[in-house]
Amino acid sequence: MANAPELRLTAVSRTHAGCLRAYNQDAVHVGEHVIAVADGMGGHAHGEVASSVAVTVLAELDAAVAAGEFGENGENAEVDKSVALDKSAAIGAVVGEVLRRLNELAARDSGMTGMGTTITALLWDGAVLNGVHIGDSRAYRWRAGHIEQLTQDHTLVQSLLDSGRVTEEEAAVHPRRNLLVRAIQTGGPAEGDLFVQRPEPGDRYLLCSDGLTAVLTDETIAGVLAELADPGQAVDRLVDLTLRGGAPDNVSVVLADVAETR
Ligand SMILES: [Mn+2]
Repeated sequence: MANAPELRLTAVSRTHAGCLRAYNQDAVHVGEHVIAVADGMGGHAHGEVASSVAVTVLAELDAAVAAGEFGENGENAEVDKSVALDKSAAIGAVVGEVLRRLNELAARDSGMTGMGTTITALLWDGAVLNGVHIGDSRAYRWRAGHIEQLTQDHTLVQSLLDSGRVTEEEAAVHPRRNLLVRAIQTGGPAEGDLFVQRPEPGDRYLLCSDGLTAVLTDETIAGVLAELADPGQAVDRLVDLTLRGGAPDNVSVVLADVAETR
């Protein structure tokens, strides 16, 4: 353990309504321990409600971690192991809590029935990133010039691709390519994928809504991350390139850089 470098995570974000949408139904959270994107859906302003509920729950988790409510190595700081919660369970539990709150809102106002949100989030504890993902937002890791998508899109076209029923080219223009097969939506089940990353100095973690990846290829994204070391400049360039590409959807980017502490 003595040899493990102490790492810090520095994150920035940018979100934009895009060129065609009147509202921005995406939401982002950039905190000390938690970073996230949420892409809301639902008629009128309800997508904004759903994604803001998501980032509220994530901000509460961020504050709980900062307050020391979670111990090291998956053990709660409290002595009582019966209430022990590790950080992976804690970030995973966000999905159920967001669903519970959306259902509560819809029970009070039927106009909110059907609203929903994606979540792609990372919880940083100083050594490990615990991730949760549901929907078609994405997490990427850029390491030493190579970009890797860490999440699977929960979309109809991704399942058609996985089963070999469409090609990449067909998927890109599929009429129902925006259809989600999993999201946090009122009345439905919601189960997130959990993933874990052990970062190395120099790693860049990118979270984004589908408004980015609908316009920019992985290669373009990787090129920007390679070219612009300043994280603020990198997120600005990513959003600007998306806007130049027409930005039919809301676009959100969170970029977290991993470095050794000095
Ligand atoms: Mn979107």
